[in-house]
Amino acid sequence: MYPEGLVYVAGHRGLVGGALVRKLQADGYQRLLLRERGELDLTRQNEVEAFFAAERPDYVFLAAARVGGIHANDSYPADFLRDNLQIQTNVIDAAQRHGVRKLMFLGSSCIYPRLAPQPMPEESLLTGPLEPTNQWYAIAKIAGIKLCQALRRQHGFDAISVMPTNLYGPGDNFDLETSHVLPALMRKFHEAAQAEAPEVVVWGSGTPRREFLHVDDLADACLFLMRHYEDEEPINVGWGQDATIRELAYLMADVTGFEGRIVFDETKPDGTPRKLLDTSKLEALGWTPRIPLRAGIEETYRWYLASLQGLRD
Ligand code: GFB
Repeated sequence: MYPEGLVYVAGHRGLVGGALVRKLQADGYQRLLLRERGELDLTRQNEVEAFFAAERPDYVFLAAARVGGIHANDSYPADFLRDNLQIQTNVIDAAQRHGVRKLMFLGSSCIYPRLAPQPMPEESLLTGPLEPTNQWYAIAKIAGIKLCQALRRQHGFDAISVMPTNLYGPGDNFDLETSHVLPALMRKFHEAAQAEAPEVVVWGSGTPRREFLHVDDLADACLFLMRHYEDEEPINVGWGQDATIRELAYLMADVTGFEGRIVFDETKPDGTPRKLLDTSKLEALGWTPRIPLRAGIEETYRWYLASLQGLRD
């Protein structure tokens, strides 16, 4: 297996890639291949080709992607579709042709139909229409899954696809325009608590349900699956329970010490009504997550406060 090989983590500056690097290093992996965006632009086929030809990694975690929350997905459909198609096609194709022994492609739970049965099994892929706000991203990710499947069938390439639920943790994006809900609410409630503001505005009705997984749990699952999973079907990684956005908002108010009012702005989109993954396939292999939501949010909040302190120093 891969302890002895050269491991390339694509997207190591992101939430998922950063957690993968921490986990690989904690597990004693010495031979990590990492490239900054300025050194290697994964949307450029010639650069990716030259990189794989020169470095010849043995194992690849493909965590590089253009990602964002509901507003970013809805506002920049062309960027989400084109950039993700380019990045994943360049990397997966070059990996197969340059002798990579195994590749993991990371997708997202938004690949499943908007009204898929809950919890959503892997088999619900392509059984119904997608959520309109993130269909561009979802179509790109579905194409990535299909490319992995096709290369396995046509060339015997060991490419697996992992579908995480909504993620959070240290290293997340806290920009209010482009972030996901959890870091957005952490920042909003923190700033309101500090300013003793009377209210915090939360987008949408508060009724959508989302499942949140700490990114360190995801990284642990990814290393487990790199060792133990070898199939063309995608495999889900989730926490197993979901919460409403309203519940998340009250939890965040509690963690940050905000005591004012919480207001729901129903002019903002709700997106998918519910997204809970069926993780029975992963559980049957013997992996379960460990970090409960409140503990994970508290830890991420400590990281966020430290990063703000770092900016001030
Ligand atoms: O996390 P989020 O942006 O994306 O939003 P999705 C989840 C829910 O939280 C939506 C609500 O119902 C939002 O309206 N929400 C409330 C907020 N307040 C806020 C806020 O301040 N910021 C944000 N961002 N949301 C994304 C997809 O969907 O999930 C991606 O667009 C990807 O493609 C990702 O699949 C995991 O969960 O709706």
